Amino acid sequence: MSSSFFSDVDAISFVGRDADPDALGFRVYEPDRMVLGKRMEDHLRFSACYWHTFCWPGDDVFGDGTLDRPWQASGGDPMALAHMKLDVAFEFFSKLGVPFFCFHDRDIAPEGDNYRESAARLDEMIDAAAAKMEETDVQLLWGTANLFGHPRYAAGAATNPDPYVFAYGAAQVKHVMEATQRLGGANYVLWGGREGYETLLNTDLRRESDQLGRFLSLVAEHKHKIGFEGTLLIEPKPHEPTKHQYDSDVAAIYAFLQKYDLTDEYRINIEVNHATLAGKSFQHEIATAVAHGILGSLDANRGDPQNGWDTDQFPNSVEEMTLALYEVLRGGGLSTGGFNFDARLRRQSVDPTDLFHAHVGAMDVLAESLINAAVLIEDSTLKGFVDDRYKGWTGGLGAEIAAGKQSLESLHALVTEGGIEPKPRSGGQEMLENRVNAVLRR
Ligand code: XLS
Ligand code: NI
Ligand code: NI
Repeated sequence: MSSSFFSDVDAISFVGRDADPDALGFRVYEPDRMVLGKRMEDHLRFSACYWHTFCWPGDDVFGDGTLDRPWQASGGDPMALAHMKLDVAFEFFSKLGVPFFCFHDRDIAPEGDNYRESAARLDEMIDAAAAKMEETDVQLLWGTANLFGHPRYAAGAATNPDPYVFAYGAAQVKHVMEATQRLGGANYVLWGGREGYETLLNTDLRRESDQLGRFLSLVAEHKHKIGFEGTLLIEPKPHEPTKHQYDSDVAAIYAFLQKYDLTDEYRINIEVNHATLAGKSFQHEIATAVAHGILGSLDANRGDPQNGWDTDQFPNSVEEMTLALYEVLRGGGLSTGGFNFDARLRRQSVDPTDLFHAHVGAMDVLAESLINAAVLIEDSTLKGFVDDRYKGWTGGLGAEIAAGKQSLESLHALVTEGGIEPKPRSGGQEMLENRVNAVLRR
């Protein structure tokens, strides 16, 4: 069966910057355009997500769903509805022209009455997804298990006080990682949605940390056992749904991976709105992951500066994304990762075409940001400034300190006997910001 839910929309094509403002098409994104010697599509590796796009009916805590989602009608046969949803999803992915998609097990197949039924339903839907992928050439960026939606996970999965809940989560991850492998997924993601606490009054924080360490070790062991070639990714978020989540930001995860000897097994999936919830910028989180050699993939979206929660809006700031892509390019680019739109429409965006406007606009923002970041890399003003700023560390005294060839005593002698009084130097911030703006307004 082939869907025509989006019958008003043809495959999206490149229309260029001067196209009619109403035309639905890419102004900037051209998959084959070369940027720094690589195709735009291969730099950005766009992915659409199953959950916000096909599983969210537009409800919020104050009101009902607003969106027309016939596959979510109540009372129907859940598997027939799941197949309808799959058809519509692949119609969307292929018309949009994204090379990848991402899913949670429960997005693609409804939970059954027990573990066996849920697993059988997932297997049926994975077979159907494999056929759709073959037909449309859309690939899987990552799969993941939903270990946060069902009430059994209210107190976490790996960090649950009940080891049988840990076991249930482990069983689910085993199955979904194998499904991801079957579909040729490039990565497998673990987002610790409820791996945290609501109150320390009922929480053994140290024990829960060890439980999570054990869980992630089991996942890595299984990956090697089955020969899954994708990358394992952890997605940080500081809170929401829980008050505190253990995987709060990139630096916290890096420390955690070191403690449990897992730095070679995991990389990070950084989401814009999670970084800002943690009080960090997306650029900072990417730079931190690059510095530790653990940049994996990116969930593209944005928050709202006036809201303190995960609004998951589509990215629309060329400035924010230019700075992010500058860090990605400096770090050598995304290897198995990509830009997944972990983003949701606003509740009033009720037309089927709104889904296209949202993704097309976001893809153009990232394409434009990629071009800008490449200009910043090529013109090397920023790099030149930074290299010059740290040149004292590439030889002489700096190199000796870095190599452990100096002590407090020897440095004390150097300063007192040499009469050393260093002079402050300009950090050049405004000048560098002007340089970035000149590129943005070219
Ligand atoms: C929720 C997360 C989630 C992960 C996958 O805030 O972003 O969507 O990306 O479980
Ligand atoms: Ni995400
Ligand atoms: Ni999120």
